[in-house]
Amino acid sequence: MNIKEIKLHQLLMNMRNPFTTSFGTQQDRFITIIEAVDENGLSGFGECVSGEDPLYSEEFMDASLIAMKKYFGPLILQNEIKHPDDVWELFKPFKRNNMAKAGIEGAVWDLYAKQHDMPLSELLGGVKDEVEVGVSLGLEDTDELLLEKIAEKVEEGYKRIKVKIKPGRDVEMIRSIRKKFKDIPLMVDANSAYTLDDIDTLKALDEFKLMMIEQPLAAGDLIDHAKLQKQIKTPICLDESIDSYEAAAGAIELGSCRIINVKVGRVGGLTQSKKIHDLAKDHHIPLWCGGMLEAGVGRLHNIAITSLSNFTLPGDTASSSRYWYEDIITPEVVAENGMVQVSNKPGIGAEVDFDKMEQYLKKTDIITKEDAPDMIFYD
Ligand code: OSB
Ligand code: MG
Repeated sequence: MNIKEIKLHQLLMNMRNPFTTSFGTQQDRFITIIEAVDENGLSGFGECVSGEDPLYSEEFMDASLIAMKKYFGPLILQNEIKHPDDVWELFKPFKRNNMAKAGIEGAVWDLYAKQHDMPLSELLGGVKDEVEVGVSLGLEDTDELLLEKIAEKVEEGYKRIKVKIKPGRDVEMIRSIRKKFKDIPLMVDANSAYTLDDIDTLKALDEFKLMMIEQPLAAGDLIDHAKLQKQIKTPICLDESIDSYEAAAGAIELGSCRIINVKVGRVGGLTQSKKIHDLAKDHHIPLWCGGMLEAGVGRLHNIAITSLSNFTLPGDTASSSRYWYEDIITPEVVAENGMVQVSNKPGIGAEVDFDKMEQYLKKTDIITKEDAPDMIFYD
């Protein structure tokens, strides 16, 4: 692929609304956009979705930046990449750091698609020209405030509403939502806030006809999730737990979930996402694409992977304008009546707009072929 330079554009983006989950409140998003440049000056873009702090998972942006600068960027420059599927194998000796790996790999996928004049979705094996999306709503201080937010999003046409829950903000809050919105497609996300000791609360959620309950227990608890799934009617969807293809295989075999949320960053990139897609499809486990409060580049990668056939449930990739006053891509991602168009242009299908990105840009680190060898101290 003749990649000659990797640029790490480090952005600080202010979110339009604070986003609160069981692990905390977020107002600013520290994002790295990865640009892989080939010898003809063509650029591919990826986005590293690590959190600012290791609260959602163990990964965090400062560490991901070091991992990209020291290992994954140099590896791409020092080795001949024939196809983006090679990247996962190349990175394999270096354990985990999936979001850093996925950020770099994403730029390679976009570049490869552009070099071959193909939409990324088509390159991945996508079959849809538009995808269904829902919206993920954070915790609010009162039920009334949350009900207002839901009304707004239902009005905008999103295909399903996801609300965050945590101990003390669960059964009664959902009851008040169901009282007002009797039939909307509704689901909850606990972000690992419960244990099996909370079984009575989790069982009590069964009466609300929820599409699913996302990640009720801790990430490592596949066995406890399997025990829980046997005792509740609502399908369990795993998010944090599915941090690899092997975790997906284990969860399916154990019966730890009936639905999987695929996040490209969490599983280590698009190659692994495709592999999980195919496995889940074979086992009749429906998928949807999760979100990590991405800027436009990550959003477009999510749409491309969602175009695969077994992503049958609405994902979290809402309009750019739900998160940002101004996104970094042109055109921005727009959900109309809960549908987002899959671009038929080459690569991710929209331009990274450097004029718009400028307002958020804190620093760009450039790794070149020449200085890359110094960065690795193993043989
Ligand atoms: O658990 O799905 C999650 C955001 C950050 C980290 C974890 C999660 C989320 C969301 C929002 O739910 C998804 C989005 O709108 O991008
Ligand atoms: Mg989640």
